[in-house]
Amino acid sequence: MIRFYFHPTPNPAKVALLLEELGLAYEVVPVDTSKGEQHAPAFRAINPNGKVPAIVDTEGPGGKEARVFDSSAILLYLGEKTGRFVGAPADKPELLSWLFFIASGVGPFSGQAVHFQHAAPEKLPYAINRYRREIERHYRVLDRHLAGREFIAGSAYSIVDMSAWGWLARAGRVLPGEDDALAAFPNLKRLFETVDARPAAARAKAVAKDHPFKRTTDEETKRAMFPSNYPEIAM
Ligand SMILES: N[C@@H](CCC(=O)N[C@@H](CS)C(=O)NCC(=O)O)C(=O)O
Repeated sequence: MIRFYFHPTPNPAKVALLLEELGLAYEVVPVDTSKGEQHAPAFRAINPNGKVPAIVDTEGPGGKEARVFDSSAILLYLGEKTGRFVGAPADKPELLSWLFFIASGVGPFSGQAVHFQHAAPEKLPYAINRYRREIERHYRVLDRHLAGREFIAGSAYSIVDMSAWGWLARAGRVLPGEDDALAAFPNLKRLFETVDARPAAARAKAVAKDHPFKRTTDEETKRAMFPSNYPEIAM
């Protein structure tokens, strides 16, 4: 059994998609990051970084319970554990390269682009320009790579495509102002639509749909999500 620590945001969405593709039994544990539940000691024992997603595999290596945190680590762990969606051995160099490209580039730059355009207390043109331009550059790199290719690594759908899907689903928030934020990246748009049309993607999007996650951004939320703005909060 997998315990899946979840909030309806891009990084947990990737793991929801893989769990649904695998058909593994899992239990969703909602972590309401807007209420600060990511900082609770019980959750910090599972992810010391205080972010979602995280999982606990009650049947980890040697039959022992194991925690895994960070979406890319979880994708690799579950992919390798089940031997599914990780491509052929010959695909591994490409699979790892693109997985880390998304983990260290697309993900963080998307997060900062969203933060500076939607959440920051001041609109800082320098920051907004830097993160928008970096995202456009990352999209272009991936778009060019996908020309003439159906999937990102090897010839089959894999955890890398799932990883890209998580943040591409928020392209409209990452690059607001465009009618279709992916229109300038036709290969990337095609990949997104292919993954998004999968039945598992629909099920992933429905995970914890009925949970009453907090939707407002008040002082409690700002302190929980952006503690670096509050010098008195020990981080
Ligand atoms: N590198 C991490 C990033 C995780 C992350 O930033 N998660 C966000 C949700 S998408 C979160 O927990 N935000 C709450 C917070 O920062 O306090 C991963 O890929 O899992």
